[in-house]
Amino acid sequence: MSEDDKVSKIIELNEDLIKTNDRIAQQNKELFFKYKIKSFDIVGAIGAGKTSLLEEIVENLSKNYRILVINGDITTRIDADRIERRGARSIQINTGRECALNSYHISQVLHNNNLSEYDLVFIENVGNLICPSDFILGVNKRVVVVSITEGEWVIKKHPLLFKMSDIAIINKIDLLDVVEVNLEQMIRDAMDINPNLKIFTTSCKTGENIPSVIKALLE
Ligand SMILES: Nc1nc2c(ncn2[C@@H]2O[C@H](COP(=O)(O)OP(=O)(O)OP(=O)(O)O)[C@@H](O)[C@H]2O)c(=O)[nH]1
Ligand SMILES: [Mg+2]
Repeated sequence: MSEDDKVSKIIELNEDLIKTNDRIAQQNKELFFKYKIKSFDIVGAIGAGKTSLLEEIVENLSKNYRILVINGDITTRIDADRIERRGARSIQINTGRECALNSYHISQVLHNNNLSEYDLVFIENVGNLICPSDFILGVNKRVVVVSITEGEWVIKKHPLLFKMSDIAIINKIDLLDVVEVNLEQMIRDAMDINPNLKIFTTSCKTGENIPSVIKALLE
């Protein structure tokens, strides 16, 4: 096989993988619909505050909603334990060498749990601003989380996830005085990439704007 043939074989395999992922995502979507579950895929950079945000959400909503959180990570169940301490059931998926959750991971959870026990399912994807963009999971809303400590250009440099999300969160605004970023510019960058995005600037430390995020999730 020539080098060109090998490259086109790899491209073909990737396309098959994405098609299969899309097909299983559609099945996940149908299951969420059948059980009247609102579902969310939380994507974003390593350490941007995905689990911290989920801790706040669970704390706020667990009195009125039955919540399942699926935490994706390369290894450990640190995030799942953090969520369970706030009062929601959490399932950790360790992806090993894979840098994103895929729809098959989620379908395994959906088929092995009693979905009539839940109103809301939150999926924390593996911390990564690139890999999750190819792998939709079949959820209602995708939420992308970045923080100001990743630098002013983080949004501009990773347009794809912002294009494919419904809500964008720029977190850690309590650190604005020490991390001198142009927040207005970050918001403009996100709007330029996807004018339909709902954009929130938040702090999981002070709780600033978290209630508005929760309202937007449930709309
Ligand atoms: N100052 C400040 N720190 C925050 C905020 N949100 C999260 N952190 C801190 O940032 C660190 C990472 O937060 P996590 O919530 O674990 O981030 P994550 O996106 O879940 O990280 P991974 O799952 O490892 O990708 C922790 O030390 C948090 O306490 C915030 O709004 N302000
Ligand atoms: Mg986390």
